Amino acid sequence: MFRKKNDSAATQKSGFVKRLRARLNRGDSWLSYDLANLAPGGKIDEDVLDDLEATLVMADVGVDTAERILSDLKRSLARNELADVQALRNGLQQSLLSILEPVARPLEISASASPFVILMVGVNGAGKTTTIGKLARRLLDEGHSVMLAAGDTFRAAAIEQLQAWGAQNDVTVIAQQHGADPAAVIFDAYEAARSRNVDVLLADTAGRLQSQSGLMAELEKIKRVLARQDARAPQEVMLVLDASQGQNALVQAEEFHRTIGVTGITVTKLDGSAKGGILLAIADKLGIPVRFIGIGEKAEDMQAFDANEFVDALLSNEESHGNRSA
Ligand SMILES: Nc1nc2c(ncn2[C@@H]2O[C@H](COP(=O)(O)OP(=O)(O)OP(=O)(O)O)[C@@H](O)[C@H]2O)c(=O)[nH]1
Ligand SMILES: [Mg+2]
Repeated sequence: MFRKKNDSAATQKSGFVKRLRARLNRGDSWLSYDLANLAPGGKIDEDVLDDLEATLVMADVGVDTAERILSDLKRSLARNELADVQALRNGLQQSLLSILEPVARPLEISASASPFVILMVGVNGAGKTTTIGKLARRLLDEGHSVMLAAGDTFRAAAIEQLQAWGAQNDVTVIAQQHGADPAAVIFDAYEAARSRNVDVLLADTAGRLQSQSGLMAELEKIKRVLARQDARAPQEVMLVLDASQGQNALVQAEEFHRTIGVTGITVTKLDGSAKGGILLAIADKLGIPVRFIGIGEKAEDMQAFDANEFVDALLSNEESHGNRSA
């Protein structure tokens, strides 16, 4: 109770890093396993690098980004810098970091906006509503006041799901009836947040496929309605991507970005079977800031994206070999 806030934040963070390592690809550090096994004799040659490239492609990194990583490594090989697996590991680590570091840009809530509006978008089931709940908890812990807008008026039970997160965090949820115009709900919520001097408004929206042009136009309308209130709003259009969808998540990101302009990405469900390579593809191809990663359903299972931590988890030696025998 008397613990300083920073201490508890640090404790929470180290717990998260442990969970990330244990949960990413179900605790199976495919990359370090494969590195050790691709070069059984310890010698690194072109064949080893080709196998590594195939491994990266299979881990959702995608062909182009895998090629980029491999061209870095092939240059090192040509300079005789890849004497052994450890050197390869270091080279790979540098290459992954050079791709991820530029997008590891945290979400900053500017105090001048009131409210700062975060519009949550993505395909069905990606984790939008859950991410709102987690984000609300986090923003409250950081001292911001928060309000939620139930902009998913389409799916039965979506409003109740958001209200449950609101009740859990003691945060007001502005909602209308099922079937109401989402732009009108979010507009009302904006007005309420402004009149009550709320710092951050988190607006939920219904899941939609990037190919459903009518529904994409609905998101544009929400943006227009907000911009009429404040030309800077929404300050963040946050796309939520489910890591287990692999390269399909990249296609979603490209389309959402093209039609409505995405300013930040949250990648969820890195605790499942996803290998996590999709983050490299997103970073390399789109360069959109990755704000948060999710590794579970609970409020504490989300943290700001940290490139070093993530690469460490991908390359970690711990807990990696035991469960690989099956
Ligand atoms: N394992 C795991 N499950 C998650 C994570 N994030 C969300 N979920 C689960 O994914 C399911 C869908 O999450 P929602 O937040 O309802 O997704 P949504 O994008 O709002 O879905 P729609 O509103 O139907 O489009 C829920 O069962 C969540 O608990 C995560 O990081 N890890
Ligand atoms: Mg939802």
